[in-house]
Amino acid sequence: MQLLSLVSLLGAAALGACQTSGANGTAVTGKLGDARQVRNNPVIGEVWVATFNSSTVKGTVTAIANTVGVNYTIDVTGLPAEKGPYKYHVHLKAVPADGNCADTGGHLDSYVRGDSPPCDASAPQTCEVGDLSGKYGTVAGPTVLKSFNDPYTALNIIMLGYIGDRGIVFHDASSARIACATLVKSPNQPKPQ
Ligand SMILES: *[C@@H]1O[C@H](CO)[C@@H](O)[C@H](O)[C@H]1NC(C)=O
Ligand SMILES: *[C@@H]1O[C@H](CO)[C@@H](O)[C@H](O)[C@H]1NC(C)=O
Ligand SMILES: *[C@@H]1O[C@H](CO)[C@@H](O)[C@H](O)[C@H]1NC(C)=O
Ligand SMILES: [Cu+2]
Repeated sequence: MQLLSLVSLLGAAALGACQTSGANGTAVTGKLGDARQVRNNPVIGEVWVATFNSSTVKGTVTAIANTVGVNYTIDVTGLPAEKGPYKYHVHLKAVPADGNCADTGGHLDSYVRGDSPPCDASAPQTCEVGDLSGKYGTVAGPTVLKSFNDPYTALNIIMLGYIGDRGIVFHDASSARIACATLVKSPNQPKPQ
């Protein structure tokens, strides 16, 4: 009985902790709370690359393990200018051999937030972990060169926000999945210091 009330008390405290407000007070957060910053990537500077090589969209999204989270560089061409702005996300699954972006699953949503209401970029810890464009802005075609650090994604496989071997997907303004590629560990790693 006492144990039960302790459990429900803890549960209530956890629920309370889930209500986070962004600057405009509209942010919601996941059932597991706000995303935590990742500070335990095993190899700082480790490089993972998603290579886009469809008939239209070509280029790379590079992810480099940082002391806090992951540094991304989007370097792609061929996104039809008239179909933007483009969203881009980390999806749960790798792109299958047939290249079908529909089979990459939903967004990486480690803290179980869901994609509605939309991410409030002023409170990125409350967004779906994989919603990179929600946190760092959509991009316009045809050519994109954009870099940012995301503190909440991980290149440590034990962490909730792990991105290795998952798909990166670009969506056009209609939300259609127009290009996708899998993040794989690059054969070109920096030499150990
Ligand atoms: C990640 O980006 C930050 C900010 O540009 C930079 O200071 C840091 O050195 C980068 N980390 C790696 C491992 O490249
Ligand atoms: C891109 O696709 C073309 C045609 O399928 C192929 O010949 C080429 O090797 C691919 N390039 C890369 C970098 O995967
Ligand atoms: C919060 O405010 C920002 C900036 O004014 C806006 O871009 C964003 O859409 C708002 N978030 C929500 C969930 O309405
Ligand atoms: Cu997506």
